[in-house]
Amino acid sequence: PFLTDHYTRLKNRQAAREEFYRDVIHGLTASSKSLSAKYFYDAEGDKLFQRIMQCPEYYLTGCEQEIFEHQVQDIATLICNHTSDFDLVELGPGDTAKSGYLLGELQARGIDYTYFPIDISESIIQTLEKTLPLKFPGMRVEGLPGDYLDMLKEAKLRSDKQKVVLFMGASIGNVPPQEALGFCKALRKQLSPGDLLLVGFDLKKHPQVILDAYNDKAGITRAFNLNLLKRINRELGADFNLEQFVHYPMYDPETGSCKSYLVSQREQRVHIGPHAIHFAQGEPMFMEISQKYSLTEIQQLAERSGFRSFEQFQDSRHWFVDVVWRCV
Ligand code: AVI
Repeated sequence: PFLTDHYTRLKNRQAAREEFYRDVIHGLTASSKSLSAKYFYDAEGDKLFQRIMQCPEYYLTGCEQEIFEHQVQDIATLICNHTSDFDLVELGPGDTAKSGYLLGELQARGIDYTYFPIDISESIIQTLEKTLPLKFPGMRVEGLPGDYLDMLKEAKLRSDKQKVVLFMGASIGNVPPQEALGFCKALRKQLSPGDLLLVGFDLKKHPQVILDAYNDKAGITRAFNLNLLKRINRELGADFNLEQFVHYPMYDPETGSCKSYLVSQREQRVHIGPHAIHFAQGEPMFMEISQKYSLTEIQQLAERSGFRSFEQFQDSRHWFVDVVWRCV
């Protein structure tokens, strides 16, 4: 079994590398170049994201932390009034710094629930399975490493209790609105009437506040973007010269889309396997979207994807909202 396991892991790693290669080549040979932000999070990217969350300009984490710290009792009461027998599922739990308030509060109320954290990163899941039972003795934790929707299906198979799903951190903003709608519809398909979904959204606000959050003075967000080029060099044997690309974030207050680009400083060629990718001077590579929403847009998203708004929790500055939706 050990060898089979080892072999499966190697094969998975190989398949993941091939997919990474295919996505990178696809993005860089298109007429408008782009890379997928989902590849930001290698070990170094994880560390840089942790540092971003501590940047004074990056308000998102602090806002959602404030919501959970100060309103966790209201959130727990809302859930418990709605259903007494449920499982808690979290998509992308990270270190549970924020959801931990809710885990603790539900436990303190004597609610008997299973916590299913779902993440693509096996190491995150392993860490949570080890640390959470120490922090919350007696808590049942069943980590599910893999794709959000596949693993949600798995959680449904493992237990037929109602589901309360958490999708926090404004990660829903990391896809364009149309894709967010598709994702919410797909989520809804995996859930049953009466299930709850708590989603974190970053709200539209003064454009400068938003732009600064993605352009911190210490240059961590810049390093976070450039780290993907480093990763492509290391894992796919490319020869990006990091000094030849500048980080350029922009925010459009009308559409609410905050986009990050890396812009080629000069005409150059970058080699990846048999490909020589040509960059003109000033040519942008689209890296990431962080969509900002208005409350009306969030409401529309709920309705269009088969949910009904149930309640919402905002921070004191009204910069961030955690909405609770009910499946109809
Ligand atoms: C994970 N996600 C919600 C972050 C965001 O704000 O879009 C990722 C990030 N990118 C740059 N800074 C933070």
